[in-house]
Amino acid sequence: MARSAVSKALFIALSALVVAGSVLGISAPAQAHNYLVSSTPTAGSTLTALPPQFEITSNGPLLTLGGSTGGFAFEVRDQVGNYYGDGCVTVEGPSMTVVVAALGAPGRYTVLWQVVSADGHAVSDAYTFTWAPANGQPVSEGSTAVPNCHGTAGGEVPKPNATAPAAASQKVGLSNVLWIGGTVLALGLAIAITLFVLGRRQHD
Ligand SMILES: [Cu+2]
Repeated sequence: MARSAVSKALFIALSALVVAGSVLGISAPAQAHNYLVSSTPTAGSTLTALPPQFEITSNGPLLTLGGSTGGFAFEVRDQVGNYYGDGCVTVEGPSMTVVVAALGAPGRYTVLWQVVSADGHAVSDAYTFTWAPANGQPVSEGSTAVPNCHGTAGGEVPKPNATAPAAASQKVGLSNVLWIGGTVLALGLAIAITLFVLGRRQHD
């Protein structure tokens, strides 16, 4: 093949790749979900006094469509499984806060939280802290019912378990496979179009 023919073929191949890519709607994998940046209390910490509010802060804006906090939840549970707080959350920018007026007996507590990412998908996780109250801290017996802010907030957060991370990584794996597969398909299509065009030109 002459040099100009080669460069022409290369140009056609690249053009075909761009066209095939846009036709098949190929784009990079979607933006990742919000993730935890900081919390009050922090994971693994020991509290001797109640903070004015508990807080979950993520890396980006959270989604409250029409001001709804229905997909949000913040649960504080003791070792027995009792809940503390009413589950009424305030969402502002990247943060969700909740006031917990009292905790129960000293010991390990679990925070289970769920927020709604900017793309509308819920993200949830859990962590523990230790409650070692100083004298005079308010005490509550907690509740056996899931706090849902009188029916206006999210209710029970899915418990993190062994299958959850696996499912998440499988999902990521599948979307990568689709993306790579789409790219390979586009490349194949580009080569096929190039060969077809070159073949026609040689027949002319
Ligand atoms: Cu999402």
